[in-house]
Amino acid sequence: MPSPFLSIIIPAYNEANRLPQTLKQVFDFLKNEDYSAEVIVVENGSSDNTYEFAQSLKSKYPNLRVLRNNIAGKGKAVKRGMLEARGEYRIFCDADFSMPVTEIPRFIPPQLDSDIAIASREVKGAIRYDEPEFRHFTGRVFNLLIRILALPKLHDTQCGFKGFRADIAEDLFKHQSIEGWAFDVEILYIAKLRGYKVIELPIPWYYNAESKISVLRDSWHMFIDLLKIRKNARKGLYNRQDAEKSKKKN
Ligand SMILES: Nc1nc2c(ncn2[C@@H]2O[C@H](COP(=O)(O)OP(=O)(O)O)[C@@H](O)[C@H]2O)c(=O)[nH]1
Ligand SMILES: [Mg+2]
Repeated sequence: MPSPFLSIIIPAYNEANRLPQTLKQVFDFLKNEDYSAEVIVVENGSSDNTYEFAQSLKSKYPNLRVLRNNIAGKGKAVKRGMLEARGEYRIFCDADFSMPVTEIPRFIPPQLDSDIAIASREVKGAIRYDEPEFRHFTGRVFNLLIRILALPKLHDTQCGFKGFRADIAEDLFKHQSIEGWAFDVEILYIAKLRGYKVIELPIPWYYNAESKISVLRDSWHMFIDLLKIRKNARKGLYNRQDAEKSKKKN
């Protein structure tokens, strides 16, 4: 099968409820686009029947692929999807599609004007609908930490929609080690080390009350992971593997 132009990667954890509507929206949208696309659902660690259910939709949607891992973690799922994708451009998207599908063309050529495009709820032009103040506040505190420790220039690293050209996706995700929620920071940190251009695209964003994040438990893990990213960088773990290999040979 020739490579599709676009791969849409959807990490899915206990998403049997939200997935049918999401996949319908995505495939209805793609039907009217003039490029080829594949959609990859990556399930891991669910206690519901997300995987079986997604599998059963393959007959309805021939361009749907479904992957499964045993151990949970959004980072782990996105990494697998990104590295197994075949598209020339690869976008990962949350299963609740809190951003309208009609925003997708902004993440790919001809509209894309960057190496990497990330959806942002914080730059001028973005609109947040229905988000409780507390959730927004915790997100802002975490962003402050991210800016101090890793990415001073980015205002929203945690929105669940990010697009990459294939070669850049492979370079970045191959070096990813964080398996939980902070993986976005790691990917963008490696991108910064490489000098890739990242653009924050303002989006309309609809808060969805059903969330897999537990603010108390996950904030702590994310903080530990932020420190891990800095440690990994110091140890040279993000250096290009090919460059490292050739250094060793000489
Ligand atoms: N495969 C997989 N996906 C996950 C895991 N944890 C979260 N996700 C997915 O990550 C996305 C974001 O989750 P969501 O609950 O919408 O987070 P929120 O919008 O930040 O509250 C959804 O598509 C989830 O199904 C996980 O352990 N494995
Ligand atoms: Mg969500």
